[in-house]
Amino acid sequence: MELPIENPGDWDPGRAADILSGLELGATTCAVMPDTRDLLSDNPAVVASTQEYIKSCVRIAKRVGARTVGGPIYTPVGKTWLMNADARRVAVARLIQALRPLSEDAAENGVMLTIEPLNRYETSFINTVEQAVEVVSAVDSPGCGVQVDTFHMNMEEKNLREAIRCAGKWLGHVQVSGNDRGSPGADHIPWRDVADGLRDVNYKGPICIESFTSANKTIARSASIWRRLAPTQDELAVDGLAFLHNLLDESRVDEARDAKLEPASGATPDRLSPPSTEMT
Ligand SMILES: [Mn+2]
Repeated sequence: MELPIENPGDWDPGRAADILSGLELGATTCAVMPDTRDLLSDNPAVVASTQEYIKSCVRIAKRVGARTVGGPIYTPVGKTWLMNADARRVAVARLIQALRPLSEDAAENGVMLTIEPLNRYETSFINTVEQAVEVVSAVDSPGCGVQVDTFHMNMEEKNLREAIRCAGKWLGHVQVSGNDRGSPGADHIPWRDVADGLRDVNYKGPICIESFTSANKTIARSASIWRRLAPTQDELAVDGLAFLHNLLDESRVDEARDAKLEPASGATPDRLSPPSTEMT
């Protein structure tokens, strides 16, 4: 279950941890970036208060048992501007500098900040996995990784499998939704490519469906949610989860089949268990 931290104090992480554990659910968290939070700001006070916010998110994540704080934690969602190559270099350097102490702090708390590329309409700064990797590989800390989101990748990447491979060892968190932000599977994302990419990089972390409801006006406006995406939010979750289980089980079967062809790679009997779905 992904828990957004709009403002620290909005919800009680201890109580959330209890509820989740009663439901046998794990947690991930995401930061929320309104106009007031910006690690690229010229104003050192804004950078400092954004850093304090992210540190608070790390503590909340730790308390609720989450290993990641994800999102576009570099600049406000919806902020776009023109930048030449020099200005971009300055901004990238500034972000790396701001992220270094934050990543150290996150790592000390067993948490990873995951930098999420957004589509071009929501930011002009980090649109592709490659751009995120440029920053994350320079920070080079176990407390800093890359987050991918199929909704944004569908708009910005030439090939989803290659994009996930580009994140490679830096991949720390995965969000999925249909190309319309609806249920994964009821849409035209090339899901086999996504599953193949995750398998290629041996990703074992959480995969969260990220959709939105128009009920929360702030989020509806920032994510451009103007209409209902499924009959109910519960149906979206149930259908999406069933689809993902099938998709990833099939991918595991493919992995086992590939491993069988290469005896050296050490497939376990578990991985060779019969498929629950028909292989294609
Ligand atoms: Mn996302």
